Amino acid sequence: MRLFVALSLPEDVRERLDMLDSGLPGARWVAAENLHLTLRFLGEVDSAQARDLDDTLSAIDAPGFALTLQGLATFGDGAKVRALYADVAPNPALLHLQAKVESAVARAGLPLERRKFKPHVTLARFKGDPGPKLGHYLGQHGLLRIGPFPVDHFLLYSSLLGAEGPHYTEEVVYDLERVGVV
Ligand code: 2AM
Repeated sequence: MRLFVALSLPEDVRERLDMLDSGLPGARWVAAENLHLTLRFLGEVDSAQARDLDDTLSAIDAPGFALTLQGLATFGDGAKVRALYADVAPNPALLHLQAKVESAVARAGLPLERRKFKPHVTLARFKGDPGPKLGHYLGQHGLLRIGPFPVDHFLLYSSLLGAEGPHYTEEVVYDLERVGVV
């Protein structure tokens, strides 16, 4: 199965992000129910590895925290823009959790990620060059700020790729320690 570890987003946060989905030619918008913050993409994992991963993820002991989405940005630019994302306000607790997820992945014997973690919520991917509208769009929505909202769990998702786009299933929910954050 194709797996990834991510934070889900509260429904009201997803609804607010979903309202941003117009005015960009060439954009393929992520469906509201699919909006999430990836902590670690794993790709194809066999069932024995998935069980090992579930064991090591279950052993993670990390505090809950508050998350704020702040600003919009793109991966790639100009004609090479690949994705539009909501950025995340600096968040040491999120980085701490992601580092724990990374070592859980290593303990499960899965390959390490070489790329540095860049927290983001992908809003759209591009199948064509949005041209000058992208600058206008970022000017219009760039001051986006949503939150802080509480994060008290993370999840293991499976992903099925279909013609209509991916379908994500919540496989396991892992609770974080309760602390009075928001
Ligand atoms: P993205 O939002 O930046 O595209 C499920 O596919 C999640 O895993 C997506 O949020 C995606 O991040 C992330 N991901 C990271 N590396 C990936 C890869 N090589 N292929 C597909 N998804 C990847």
